[in-house]
Amino acid sequence: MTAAATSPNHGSAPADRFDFKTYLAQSKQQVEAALDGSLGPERPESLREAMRYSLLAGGKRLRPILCLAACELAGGASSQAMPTAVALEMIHTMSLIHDDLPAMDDDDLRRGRPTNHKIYGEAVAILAGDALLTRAFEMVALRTSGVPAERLLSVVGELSLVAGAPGLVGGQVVDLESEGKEVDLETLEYIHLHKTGALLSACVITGALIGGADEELIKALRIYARGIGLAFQIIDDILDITASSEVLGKTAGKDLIADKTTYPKLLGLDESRKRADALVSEAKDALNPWAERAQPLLALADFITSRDR
Ligand code: GRG
Repeated sequence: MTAAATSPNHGSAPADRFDFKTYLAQSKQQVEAALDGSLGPERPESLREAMRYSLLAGGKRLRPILCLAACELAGGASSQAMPTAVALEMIHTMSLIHDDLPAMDDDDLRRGRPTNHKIYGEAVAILAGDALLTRAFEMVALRTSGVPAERLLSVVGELSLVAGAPGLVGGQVVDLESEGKEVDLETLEYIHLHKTGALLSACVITGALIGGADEELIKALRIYARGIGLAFQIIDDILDITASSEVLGKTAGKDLIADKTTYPKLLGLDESRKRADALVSEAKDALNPWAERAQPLLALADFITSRDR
């Protein structure tokens, strides 16, 4: 079977025939299978169990799906990007494990289950996160086939930037330092672009790099990613107020209890939603020149604002 034939509802389908629901379900299924097969014989068994517990706990799998969709838009096959897609979900999952620790957000519910440290203890939760982070780089460097080495090197570079101080870690530190302080819109945007936006951006950029995107497409995808990244976090802030813990699978209402600065707190619910819609619209506009092939990424952008969890 060719790579295109194995791709769910391949991205070159005409706009009026693109079935996003099926695309999402099939992509998720492929990602789940790849995640399931991604953890080798880690020893000791207790570490492997803690890694699997969080990695296979469900979740929307938005990040790997964005990566696969961007690879296809750039002309690659999703199978070439799958190890990187798995790596992105590993980095995301380790950031959730660490974010939930008592020293950080101190949460006991994630993806509808007790958080990692509630089951395995803090030390093993920290180490399971560390092992997932390092395994992510192994996935790209050692478990990818059919992708030129220089493209993989660019992917490793992109991932190292977004995971570290210039990305998630930096955003998390500014977030922690902002607790209990008045935060303006500029600082809030900085936190979100680093804590949440950077990884979402890496998803589309790494996928596109693997698919062989040219500079013009990479530039457009960076604009797209910035829009969906910020919109994603605004919707996250809104859902923290409007949705239940049951639906979210994580503790709802935490921002209000902690009196955290959020978009709804600064702008109100209506204005926040308008801002998220405008950002998604800008994101989609950036992909206009590729409209037909970009159907999955366009639909994923809409999904970000229409989601209920
Ligand atoms: C990456 C080295 C390294 C350290 C992590 C703890 C930390 C540093 C950063 C915090 C990052 C964080 C938890 C940001 C929040 C992102 C966010 C909105 C998560 C929710 O994403 P969803 O809704 O979750 O996609 P599911 O469960 O569906 O995957």
